[in-house]
Amino acid sequence: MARPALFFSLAASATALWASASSAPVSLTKFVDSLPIPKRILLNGLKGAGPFELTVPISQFQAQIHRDLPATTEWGYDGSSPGPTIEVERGQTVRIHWLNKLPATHLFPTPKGADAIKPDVRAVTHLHGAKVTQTDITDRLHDNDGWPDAWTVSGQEQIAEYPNDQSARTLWYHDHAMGETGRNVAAGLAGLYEIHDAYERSLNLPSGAYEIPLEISAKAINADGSLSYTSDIGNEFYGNAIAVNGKLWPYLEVEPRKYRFRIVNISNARSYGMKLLDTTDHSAGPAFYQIGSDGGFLATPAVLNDPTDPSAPRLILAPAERADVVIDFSKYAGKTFLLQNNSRDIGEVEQSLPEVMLFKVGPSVSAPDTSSSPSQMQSIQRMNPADASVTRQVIFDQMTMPDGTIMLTMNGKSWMDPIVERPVLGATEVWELANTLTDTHPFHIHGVEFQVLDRRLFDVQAYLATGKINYLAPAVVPAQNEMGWKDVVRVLPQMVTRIIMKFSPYPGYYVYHCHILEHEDMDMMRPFQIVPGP
Ligand SMILES: [Cu+2]
Repeated sequence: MARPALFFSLAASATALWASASSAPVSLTKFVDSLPIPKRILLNGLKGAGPFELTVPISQFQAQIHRDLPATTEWGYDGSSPGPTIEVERGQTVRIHWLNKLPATHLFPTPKGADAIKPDVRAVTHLHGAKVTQTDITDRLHDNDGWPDAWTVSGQEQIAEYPNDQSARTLWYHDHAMGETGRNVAAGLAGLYEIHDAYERSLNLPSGAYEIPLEISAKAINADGSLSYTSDIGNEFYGNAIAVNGKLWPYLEVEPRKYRFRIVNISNARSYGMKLLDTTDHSAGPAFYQIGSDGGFLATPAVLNDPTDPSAPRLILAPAERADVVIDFSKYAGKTFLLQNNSRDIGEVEQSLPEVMLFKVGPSVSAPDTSSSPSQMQSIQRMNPADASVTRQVIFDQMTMPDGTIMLTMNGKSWMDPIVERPVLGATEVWELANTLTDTHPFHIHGVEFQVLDRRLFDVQAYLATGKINYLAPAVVPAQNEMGWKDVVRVLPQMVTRIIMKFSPYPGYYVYHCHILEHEDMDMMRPFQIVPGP
């Protein structure tokens, strides 16, 4: 039985499901602040396997997010939003004390429909993409994955141990408290986490000052500089402004050479379709060589935004997706490029915010560029559906309740319903993610990584009438930059998206959910358990 507290009223807003929760447009001069680089915590500089202890306070503070705004009150980790980039070496065990020092009152009003029984301010941190054990979901002192109901209140800490036994990749940490994730992340609770290894170093990629994170978030800014958030549970939060690394519409001065960018969509609901445009003549800027995605390096770079190919794909990132990208500015000294977002082209329904940030290419390099842009990386063994012992379906659907309210569901179940999926440790399974709705839902699963097999159009009306999936077209293989290891996949409307994954190496309790945070908060999230083998 679903909880009435998490319903939202269609009567209050006839298009509530798809409505933008934007504030009024803000009139701010763009590209006046330089891109900040979040503080780095270099645990990989420590010798040995650990465990290394780190305390990260979660608190409220003020920050200058635009030159012409008064200081903005926000939430963050270790005094900043985004929080510090935590860097570790593969195999180095890290134990983080996520110390809740948040105030008693939330930064944003309690949304209509929120669960009034729980404390209004509660937090729990999840390291997105990390493989951790999670065998006791009631013990916040051993809450490695950040169980959504195992939140802390001010003065308490969550202790999470990360074995980091994963190849080099970009992870990110963010709040995951059930019913609160959207509001807490919109307040600023997100940050990057990088695993490094010897293979990554052997690639001789641009590094140091030439390896830059771009954490893209949508914010709703009021004229006085304060932040706001959607007032109804269920309204996707699109905001009215774009921040990169916490600054609104920043610029970055680059040298005419190669750079490595770790681009992460930390937005609640907004997807981006990005390319570079010359600000003078609107010609296409340098190509993106995407060398990695959610789960580390691709086998070969995907060339996006190739200026010589008008049909070249742009970089699409749904919430929580990551792209590791090399951009070579060496032929573009003196030029300025806009990182342009054309999300409408990728089926987004919200009001588009077409500008993200600027890259200003300087006249010369400060030292010769000796870094590499690899044409090939380690091969990735494609998983075979014939090796799957179980095939499951996850139906993305909505339910109209007797009182007329609508709830988004997976398999018609809510967060509180008992666990259904109990894959056996070590088993390989195919999951068919069938979207009966009219918008894209980015699916994320904890504890494992997967490969995307294909997407295939199906007859939604026939499915709703009979419960059977009839395909209407041949399966479509994923794009090249979706051929690596993933932990988020765009589940497109009217399509079945098939993924394959091996449930290892740890048993425990985990969750899968839509990564539109307002959907996750209103029950597009389910628990599952990886059970030890017989
Ligand atoms: Cu969704």
